[in-house]
Amino acid sequence: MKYLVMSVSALALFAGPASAVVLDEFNGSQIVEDVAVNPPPPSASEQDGLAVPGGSRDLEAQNDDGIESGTDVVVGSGLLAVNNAAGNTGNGIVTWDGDDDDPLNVATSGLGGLDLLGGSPAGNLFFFFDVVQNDGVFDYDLTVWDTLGGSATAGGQIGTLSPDDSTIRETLAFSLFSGVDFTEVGAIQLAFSTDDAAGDIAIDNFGTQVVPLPAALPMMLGALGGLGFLGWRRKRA
Ligand SMILES: [Ca+2]
Ligand SMILES: [Ca+2]
Ligand SMILES: [Ca+2]
Ligand SMILES: [Ca+2]
Repeated sequence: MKYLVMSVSALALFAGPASAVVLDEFNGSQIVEDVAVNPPPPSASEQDGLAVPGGSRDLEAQNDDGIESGTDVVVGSGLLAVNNAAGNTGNGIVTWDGDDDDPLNVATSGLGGLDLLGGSPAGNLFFFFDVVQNDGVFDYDLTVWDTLGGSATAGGQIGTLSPDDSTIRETLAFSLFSGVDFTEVGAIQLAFSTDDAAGDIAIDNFGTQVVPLPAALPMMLGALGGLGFLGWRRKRA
């Protein structure tokens, strides 16, 4: 009976309406580059008409070294990538701040007061994104602004993934962003930087979820199901 109760609550978490919400699947095609070659893409751009918070995504590339090709930030093939050419380090910045026609500056109320809680307690929620490729050490910072003047930044570090590694899900608890009203979100920014020359990273599916590692849940449910089955067999025998 104890197992049954645990299984039901785990299922409720997994199937709940707020269990995971993808804010940006990184669809569309958008490229920015700092230290441009012929013909130069801009170092920052905004793409409108997207199924993301505020309908628009700002991208910016910041290169540290000034060597040809420098730093690219690319949305394509359903992923966001930050790519540094040989000998280069740099930053890639993605901002969701509505259609402000200004990819270099943050419209801190541009999302108009988005409710990221969806009825869940803030203490249960996490931001997440999936790292699908990384050949350098990248630091990342996530900044959230609310429309009431609050803002906070939290972040982490992502180590190198070997080609054989599976995707890594990075998570950041909402509780790290003290002072931010998550029912009145005005802008969100995710910034990646590396000190490793030629470091490249690719991520997918920036969003929110109610538990830090939902990928563990199906395994747990499977294990619980197995235990329940064993118990049932024993009683019948
Ligand atoms: Ca995608
Ligand atoms: Ca914008
Ligand atoms: Ca625009
Ligand atoms: Ca902007």
